[in-house]
Amino acid sequence: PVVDNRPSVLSEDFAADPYRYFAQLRDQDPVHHEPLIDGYFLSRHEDVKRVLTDHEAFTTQTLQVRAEPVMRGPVLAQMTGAEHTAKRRIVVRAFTGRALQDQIRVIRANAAELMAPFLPQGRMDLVNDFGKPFALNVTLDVLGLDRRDWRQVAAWHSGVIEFITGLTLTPERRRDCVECAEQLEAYLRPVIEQRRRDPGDDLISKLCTTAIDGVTMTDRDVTALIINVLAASAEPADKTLALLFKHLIDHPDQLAQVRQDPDLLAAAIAETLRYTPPVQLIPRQAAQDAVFAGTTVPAGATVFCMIGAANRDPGVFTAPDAFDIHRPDLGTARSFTAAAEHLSFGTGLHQCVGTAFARAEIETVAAMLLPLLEEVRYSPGFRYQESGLYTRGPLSLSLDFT
Ligand code: 2IO
Repeated sequence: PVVDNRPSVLSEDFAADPYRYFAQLRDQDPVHHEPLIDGYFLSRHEDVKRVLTDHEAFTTQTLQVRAEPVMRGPVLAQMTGAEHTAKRRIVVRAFTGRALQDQIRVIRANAAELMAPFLPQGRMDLVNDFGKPFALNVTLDVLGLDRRDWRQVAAWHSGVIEFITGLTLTPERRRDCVECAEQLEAYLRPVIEQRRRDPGDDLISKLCTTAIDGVTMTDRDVTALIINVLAASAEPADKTLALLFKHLIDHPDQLAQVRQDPDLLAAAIAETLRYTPPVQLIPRQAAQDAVFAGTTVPAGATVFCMIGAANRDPGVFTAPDAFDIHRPDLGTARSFTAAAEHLSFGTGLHQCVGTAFARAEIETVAAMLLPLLEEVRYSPGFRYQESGLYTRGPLSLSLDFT
């Protein structure tokens, strides 16, 4: 009998440490098919880049079933043509210029408030004590929602995220997740109504009132975009922050250099994003048969771009498995733009619209934390664990400092 000993990306072994398997996937199984979910997992940089760049051959139609039920409407990534251009511009505008400057103030205020109680203790879990409430509170402030509701919103948010990122959910779980989203939608309905009547400076007001080329957002658009922003801003933020500190603690020489020269922080963040992208998978749907490395992906099939594997392709990054903020192929300046070599924000038409905000958020908070966390180290007995296949990050990061 022929034994198939290729590891399943849905196995416990893979989930424990996907990075161990990336080279094998790229070299021997670059179009890995997963029968249980009938998806094709692409791991080579060139294949992933091709899928994300050729948005006509590889559509976002799969989001209709993978996202729309919990987004409660179509998200930007599902749109194309003039509608997409105009609505994307509305969002870009809400995250640039004076709006972004206001958002940076919100980031500072939230970070300072959340840090304060932990400073005298000299110990903090960077994920659960700080990162998670920080990411959600910043997002609520930016949207102009009430931070006092953060625990309730967090519960709805985790249902939304579970639906989008769960690869093998039971129908019961899916129903629970959709119920979370329905409650979130009901919570947002009167807010949207009020912002249309009496707009302020917040993101929801801007989504409600901005017109570009005569195009405006419907209530359904605004609802979907609020839920999209909530998910996209909160889910990867605590992971990126914790991964940045983990890598710097694991590389004390580089940590010392970043402390010495704060200009290196942007490189440390860019390298963290390349080395351990918080979003590991991006789904697309093949519009017609497509051939990758001699294997045909049939029309209609779902393909998953494996961002973590693509970011460690030795054809693009030298010594890809090393964390090195000085790597010449990092291109820090390009790293948060469409010219980035790493694919952690995707690429092409639907590349992350929040890159500038993400960068400002992580840079601002890391620059505040570094001088406060002197001699930062893992707490005694701390055991590092990561989880997640779609989004992935530390379950906790217990730190001692002086
Ligand atoms: C629903 C993991 C939230 C996004 C999608 C269109 C969301 C889209 C992403 C990231 C992070 C998610 N996809 N941000 O991968 O807006």
